[in-house]
Amino acid sequence: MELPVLNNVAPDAGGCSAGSCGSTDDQMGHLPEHIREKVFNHPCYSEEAHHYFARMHVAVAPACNIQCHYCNRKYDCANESRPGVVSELHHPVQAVKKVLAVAATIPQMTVLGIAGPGDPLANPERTFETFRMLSEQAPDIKLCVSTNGLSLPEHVDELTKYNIDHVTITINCVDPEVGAKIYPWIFWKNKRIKGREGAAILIEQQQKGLEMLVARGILVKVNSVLIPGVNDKHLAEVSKIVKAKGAFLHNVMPLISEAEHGTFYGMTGQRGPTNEELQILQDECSGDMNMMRHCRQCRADAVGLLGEDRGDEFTMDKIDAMDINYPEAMKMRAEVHAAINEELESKRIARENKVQLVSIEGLKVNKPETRPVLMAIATKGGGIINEHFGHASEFLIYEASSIGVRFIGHRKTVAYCEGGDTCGDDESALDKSLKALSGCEVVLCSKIGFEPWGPLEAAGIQPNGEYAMEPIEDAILAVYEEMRTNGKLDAKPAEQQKVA
Ligand code: CLF
Ligand code: SF4
Repeated sequence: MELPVLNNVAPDAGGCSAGSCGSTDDQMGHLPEHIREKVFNHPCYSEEAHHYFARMHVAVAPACNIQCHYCNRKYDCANESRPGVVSELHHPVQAVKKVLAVAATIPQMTVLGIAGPGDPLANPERTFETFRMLSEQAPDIKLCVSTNGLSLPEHVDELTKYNIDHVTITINCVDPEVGAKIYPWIFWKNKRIKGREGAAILIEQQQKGLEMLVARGILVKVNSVLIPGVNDKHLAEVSKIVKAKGAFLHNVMPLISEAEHGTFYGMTGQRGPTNEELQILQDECSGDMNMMRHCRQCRADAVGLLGEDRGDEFTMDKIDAMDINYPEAMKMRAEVHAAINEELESKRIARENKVQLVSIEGLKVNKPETRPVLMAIATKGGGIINEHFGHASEFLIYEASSIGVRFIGHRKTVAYCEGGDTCGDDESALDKSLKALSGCEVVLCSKIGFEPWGPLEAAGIQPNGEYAMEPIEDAILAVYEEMRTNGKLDAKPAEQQKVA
């Protein structure tokens, strides 16, 4: 089958008209136009975009040139992925075919990333062949790559050839002493270099690569894996340094170290951080730069909205059997993008009007400062409360306070309706959800059954289905205001169970 060239639909679709990008993060709200253009429909670089736009990864890069203590080579690269799953490896031609099929089927897919299963730049031929073909055949799709940084400097010029505007470097440390506890070895100039010496080379290459990318106007996201007792006290320093060098976004991800993954950390009992530890560190770093808090640690072959995995629909045999009318599909892509852009634009205008109103009202009414409240949201995307409590496999966590609403992160659970009595580890799905909701005082969902209602209330978490299909932030503000008028913000929240 001859594959068509995808039209460049983004500009036709209205593009990023003045500020529809950004996120709930104020720092993202004041971006220059050329940067907004790069991030407004990138689900990882814009928190708001991740409710609407999807990404996909193609697993074309099997080899790696370093060893991380949180990685088992049987699984995908844990620098940008979740260990525990193995990707179906593709050759570049197959990968491009898959991208075009997904673009035609999921019009919201705007970004193609290469993130493994090894390191993309340790497989330069396969990685760049894929990017080259896609930049010719699908110019409307943003291209994105994630790397450990060891061979980044030598590939920066090649990256610029294919209009790659987004590069992620995983930087876990800037001190070789810390690095030696994370990286047992690197493979450098045909030699295996161990310990502190290897870590020092890796750090130098990462920093050099970061500077070279920034100098070429490429947006750099820095990923850091938070490893308690190893780099937890060090990451604020990392954040400061990469920000000073011009990184756009910092994504601190929790270490995943299940013993069954067979990683060094998993086998030696190194624990990952709690939700609270992660949030504290993200807040500490956010003084210095934009923080990404909505990362889902995707698979190296993930497809769909963040947090969603539609990869099973796009195996090569299924793609071969698809009968796609590409011109029609591209028309639909343009229409869907235009509709999303229109919605984002009207949201932006509403936000601006609200800010103006608040600043005018603020002169007259000085509301007392009230304590912050964490609220959990069940959503399927689109920025609205549209998921049944029992179907939610994750909750988005927001903090409401007298100064507004801010996104904190997401917490995974097991869908209550699908979890049965136990989840295979003697813990019921409801127990898992209660644990995921630890610290929250309200859970907003489109609907909730009778059964979980009592246990949630008993745990100090108020279920609320009254804001079904309402925009998330408006609903949170309304609930917070109700709590304020009912005097609930005067009292301390009920004692809750701790997150394991
Ligand atoms: Fe993929 Fe990474 Fe590009 Fe995004 S993922 S290569 S920047 S398109 Fe996004 Fe997934 Fe987190 Fe990565 S949620 S793991 S940050
Ligand atoms: Fe594993 Fe990725 Fe680290 Fe390589 S860079 S060892 S694939 S986690």
